[in-house]
Parts: sequence; C-alpha cells; structure tokens
Amino acid sequence: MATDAASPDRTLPTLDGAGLRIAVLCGRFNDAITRRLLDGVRRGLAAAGVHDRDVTEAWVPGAFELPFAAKAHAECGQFDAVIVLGAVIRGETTHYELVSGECARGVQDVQLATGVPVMFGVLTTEDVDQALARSEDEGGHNVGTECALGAVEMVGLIRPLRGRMG
Ligand code: INI
Repeated sequence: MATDAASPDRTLPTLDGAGLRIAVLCGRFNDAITRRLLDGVRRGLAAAGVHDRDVTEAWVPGAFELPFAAKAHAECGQFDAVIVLGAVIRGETTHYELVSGECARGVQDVQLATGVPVMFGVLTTEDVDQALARSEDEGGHNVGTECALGAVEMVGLIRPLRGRMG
C-alpha cells in the first residue's frame, strides 16, 4: 500500500543503530554472492547509524556452519545482534534441502535460545541469477541490507523489554 506524508506508515520504526555492536557471519561457499550480501549489510548498517568499528565480520566454510558460529557469537555477550549470510543454490547441490533446512532451523533455535536477534540472510535459490537478483548493488534489492535494518529494528524492539524479562 502506498503511503504519503499525510498518512505515514506507522509500522516502520525509526532506526537508531548508534552504539550497537553487530556480528556479521558469512559463508565462504558461493562467496561471489555472499560478498555482495556483505556489501549490502555494511550499507544498511551505516544508513542505520551503526559505527563501522562496532561491526565484527567473520567467515565460516558454508551455510551449514552458520548456526554454530551464530550461537558462539550470540552467547559471548559482546553483540547486540548477529547477521548470518549464505547462499544455497539448488542447481549446485544435491543436498540443497538439507543444508538450507538445517541452517534455517539452527539459526531460529539460536535466537530463541539466546535472546539475541539473529537475522537470516541466507539465500536459497534455484540458480545463480536468482541469487544475483537478491544481492544487488546500492539502490537495488539486497537481502543483506534488509537484514542490517532488521537487526537494528529488532534490538530496538527488545531493549525496552529487557528489564522486564525473567
Ligand atoms: N554451503 C553453502 O553455503 N551453499 C551451498 O550451496 C552448499 N552446497 O551447494 O553444498 C554448501 N555446502 C557446504 C556446507 O554448507 C558445509 O560447509 C559443508 O557441508 C561442510 O560442513
């Protein structure tokens, strides 16, 4: 639905990422794609006010390792949110469902278990062209940028609740 100044979309939060510490974990498999997602994350975090010095980047072999790495980063207490980036492309693997399914389940388990938001920037596509179309340059569609904005939004959502959580 279109919005204008007279009827602003109140579902869109104001993002203030200043001071937030974010871990960005990238799968090396299909790194031609995950590097594009990483560029998108960095653009999104900068746009939301996150300082470059507060962004920690780490690499793992592939999407299957992302939940394990996300758990370690979420549990260490040094990050307000974690973003995982991967590219699982069906045409290139016979265990597409296994890798993508385990990655998604594991990432959700981590955020529910730790209380640290983990944004799912893992592309699961039929082919490389679809992956390229979801990891475009500045101004285009990039799932990494969406994850960056989502991470800041989720931290802003849960921070006021922290004192009231058991
Ligand atoms: N990892 C990916 O991130 N994307 C893939 O498309 C992929 N394929 O095609 O197999 C992939 N496999 C590697 C996997 O994530 C693990 O790194 C590997 O199995 C070692 O545990």
